[in-house]
Amino acid sequence: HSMTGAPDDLNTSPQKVDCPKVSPLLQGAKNLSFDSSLTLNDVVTENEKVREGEYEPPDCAARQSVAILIPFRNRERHLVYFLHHLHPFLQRQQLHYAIYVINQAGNVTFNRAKLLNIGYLEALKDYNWDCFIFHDVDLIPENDHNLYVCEDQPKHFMVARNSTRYKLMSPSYFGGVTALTREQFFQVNGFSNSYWGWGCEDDDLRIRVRQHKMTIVRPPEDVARYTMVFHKRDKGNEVNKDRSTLKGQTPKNWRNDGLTSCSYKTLSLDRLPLYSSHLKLKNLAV
Ligand code: UDH
Repeated sequence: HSMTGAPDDLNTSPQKVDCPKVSPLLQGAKNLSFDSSLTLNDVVTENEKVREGEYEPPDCAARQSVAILIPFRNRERHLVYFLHHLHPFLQRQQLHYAIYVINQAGNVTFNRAKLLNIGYLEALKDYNWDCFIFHDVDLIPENDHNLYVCEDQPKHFMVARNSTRYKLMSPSYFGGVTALTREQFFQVNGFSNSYWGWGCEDDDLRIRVRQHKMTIVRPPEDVARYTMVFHKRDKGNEVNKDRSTLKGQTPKNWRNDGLTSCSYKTLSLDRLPLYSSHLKLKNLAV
């Protein structure tokens, strides 16, 4: 499976058997703790088996290969907590996975959806991932029975979170943490690139999904529980006042606004121990 590597030598490494349907390593519900003295170096030390953000189970063949994509700017503390919790969580699920942090360069208004499109396009240069998980950096899953794999329909993971008293706020909500297969995301032409600032880029993806006659599936409420690390609204991610207008145009625009029109420039690509980081310049016209 290695992204970088040479093929296994068939004479010396026998084929691994499939990992079991239910991983024996799962631990169930956890009370999460967030230690403000934890450093990124501490988390590197905790995760010596992770190489450049990538891991695969040593003893069995993972059932899916999953790319975790994080839209990012100026949330270093959240990222430390995320990596500290997510690496062991994903390893207990016996997944082959890699974490990608897609970092928006400069001070122009944040564009979460476009960063996620870029993450998809960039991650596919490494490996032909089966499944893409679009993940806010401040949301930490509490229960490892919430399996980070794709289904035959697009999936919404963040059903219940502490900040909304562990209730789904709206049946149409499709934000926070979602997953589409490589093929599903390709079919809907990814996210729109046009949502600058906060709001409705996740609704836009839901409209695309519905337009393609796909339905959204969710894990049970008692499993799909998240702790949101508290934060205030970020500078540079103000509410987008055009968001409702844009959403109204999705049924006619999706074909021309998405993966097929995602222009960007990679300023750097760092292979760090716990993630690959792509730093992007994003103020290019769509
Ligand atoms: N993000 C960044 N940097 C930013 C903005 C957003 O990394 O400057 C990423 C990050 O992964 C974040 C995600 O984009 O988790 C979504 O952005 P968000 O957390 O701002 O969105 P959310 O809807 O919060 O969670 C909106 C503001 C909440 C204000 C609450 C005041 N009561």
